[in-house]
Amino acid sequence: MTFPQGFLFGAATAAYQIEGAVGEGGRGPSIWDTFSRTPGAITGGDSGDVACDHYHRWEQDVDMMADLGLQAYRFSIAWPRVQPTGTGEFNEEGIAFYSRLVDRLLAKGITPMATLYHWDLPQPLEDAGGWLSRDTADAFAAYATRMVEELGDRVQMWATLNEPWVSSFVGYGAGAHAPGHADDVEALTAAHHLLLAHSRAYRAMKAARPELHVGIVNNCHTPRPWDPSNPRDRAAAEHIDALANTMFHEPLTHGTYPAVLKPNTAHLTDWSFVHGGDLGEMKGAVDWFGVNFYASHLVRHNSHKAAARSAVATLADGHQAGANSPWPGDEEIEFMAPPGPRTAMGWNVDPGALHAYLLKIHRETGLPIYVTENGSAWDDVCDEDGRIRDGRRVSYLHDHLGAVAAAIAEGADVRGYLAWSLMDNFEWAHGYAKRFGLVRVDYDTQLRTWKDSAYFYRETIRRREVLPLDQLESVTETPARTY
Ligand code: IFM
Repeated sequence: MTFPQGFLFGAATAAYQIEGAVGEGGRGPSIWDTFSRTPGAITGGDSGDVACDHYHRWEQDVDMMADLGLQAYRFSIAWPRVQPTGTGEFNEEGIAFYSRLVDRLLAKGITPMATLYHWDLPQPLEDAGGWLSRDTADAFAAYATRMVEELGDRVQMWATLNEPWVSSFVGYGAGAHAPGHADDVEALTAAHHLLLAHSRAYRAMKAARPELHVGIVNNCHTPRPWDPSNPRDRAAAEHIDALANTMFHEPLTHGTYPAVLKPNTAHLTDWSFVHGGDLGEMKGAVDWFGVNFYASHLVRHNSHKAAARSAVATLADGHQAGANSPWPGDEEIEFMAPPGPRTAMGWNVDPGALHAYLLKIHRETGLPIYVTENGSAWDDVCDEDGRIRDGRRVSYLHDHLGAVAAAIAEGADVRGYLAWSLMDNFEWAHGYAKRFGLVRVDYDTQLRTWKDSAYFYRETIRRREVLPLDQLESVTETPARTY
């Protein structure tokens, strides 16, 4: 349960989920501004218009990170804030916002980790084809280049894309995220163009500043066969693993797509969106691999499933149901409910799956790994004495940090852990209904209040050792700290 010297403990957020100020400082509209105005798309009709008002409260938020003892902060740059239309002119005011943020983080001894794309594509790019257009890959590389020119003297750790599986398969496949398309072939096409965008950005960024560490962040799924002795259940798990995981690292490490993908989707597409030379461009374009881990998955073959396809596949894997399944080629694959407790997202709690996944990704990629997101949403209660006793989030953190420590002890090259999330925020299609924060946000007043999990994490960081659960009470304060 201890961590090596140099291991980085931090927390993560994303621009659209916390910044607010969508119409300020020269920011242009993104696909999430548009999507959140689509009737019925977001629970409660919420949007990121105000969110945590971080755009105005960033100084206080960085001070809070320092008080928490964070050693790293993973944030995302809103592309439409720094380049309002996604091509052409940049917005100096937007760039200055991130530059000041980086300076303050560094002044507080916090390592900045910047993500270039956490789903907020400038709307004019979507109007021109979005991730279905190869031109978007080039636009992304140009934006990435400008960002490292501006911030690369101070930010060493860069992620190009956050969870391209979600951008493509939930955004273009299921229709449950922006831009809300529901089409299997569009999903596969968008995924390929996102990988192309990553690779072109990687090469451009390294050409500008070879010393930078440029990686990609994937949301890993851990599909296990319902009946491991049944070859058809094993094939189902292999298909989901290929779509969710391997598809997003094998092209970068080996210059190939997983062998099962093409035959499994041949009834949908001939993959002509992959042009000669694309995979060659991708090969080798990665320095580190980011793992976002939340839950595990159980799948089985079911030849009678087709009729119930979208509801089963989308709800059981924890994503809000869309018009279609986010898994092209899953006509005979069914997600089963894994046993055990459920978070407020309906996701199961399985730290053993994180441990196994870290070892698997270490074997498959050989790359340095960062756990770039891990956390859980619960229905928190504020007690009258001013405490938020989020014991289930504390246990989740405790057990998952333990899983990371065990994987390191067994040889996985894991270099950091970023809790999701620093504070409650806009949880995409779920709006503000789901709270993942270590810190509570009162959306009426914007008051931030530390939950017990914040105290637990601060003490774990201080000791470089997972705090035993029976010592939690000794590190909390009543009432809890507010900002
Ligand atoms: O809130 C999201 C985040 O933006 C991406 N990864 C998963 C989190 C929880 O759903």
